Amino acid sequence: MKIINAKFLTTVASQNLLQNTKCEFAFVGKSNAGKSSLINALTNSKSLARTGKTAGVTKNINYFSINNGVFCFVDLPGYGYHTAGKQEQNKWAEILEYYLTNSQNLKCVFVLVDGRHEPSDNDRLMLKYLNQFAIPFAVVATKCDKLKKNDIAKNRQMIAHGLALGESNIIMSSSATKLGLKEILSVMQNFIN
Ligand SMILES: Nc1nc2c(ncn2[C@@H]2O[C@H](COP(=O)(O)OP(=O)(O)O)[C@@H](O)[C@H]2O)c(=O)[nH]1
Ligand SMILES: [Mg+2]
Repeated sequence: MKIINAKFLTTVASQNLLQNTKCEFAFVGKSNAGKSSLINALTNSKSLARTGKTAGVTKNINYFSINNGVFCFVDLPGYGYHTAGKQEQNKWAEILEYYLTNSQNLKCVFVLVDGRHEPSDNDRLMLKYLNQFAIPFAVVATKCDKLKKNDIAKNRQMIAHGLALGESNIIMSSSATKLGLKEILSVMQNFIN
């Protein structure tokens, strides 16, 4: 599958989810995991999704229309930093749960984790939600350009183990070198009629 065009659609608060999309792929993960960069890399654009170091906690849901609306990318709020307060965390969980249970056309969630580090409790909580709601997912380990060759296999094992998944569920990726992007697109292809 090829992405031939991509367009920012809209930003909504959780209560106003788009209803008329054909097929949605959502991206979640800790702030700074590389969601915006991955969306940009997949769509071959520099600034479709904003990237930055000062992401903080986003409360909104961003929709991008891909290939003239054949499918959409949905950028979900990041988990926030551990310094975020309880109230902030609850708000995040609320928005996420609302999206996961109310988006009619969600096909698969890509859970981004930093390929250099052990997965966090929030990553495990995310997978728990997805299992609970029986939503298909794939784990994308980002920033693998920062890893030595030998560490790519090692960290894949570490992340799979930390999430209690098989290694085949982990896509090692880099938005910088485009590692793993074909794999991500081929997962998406399986959900598009
Ligand atoms: N080296 C490297 N840095 C990355 C990669 N993806 C994201 N980053 C950097 O990580 C930071 C956070 O990325 P961003 O896409 O904004 O994360 P988001 O908060 O999950 O949307 C930025 O400084 C990016 O340039 C990658 O594949 N390789
Ligand atoms: Mg972002």
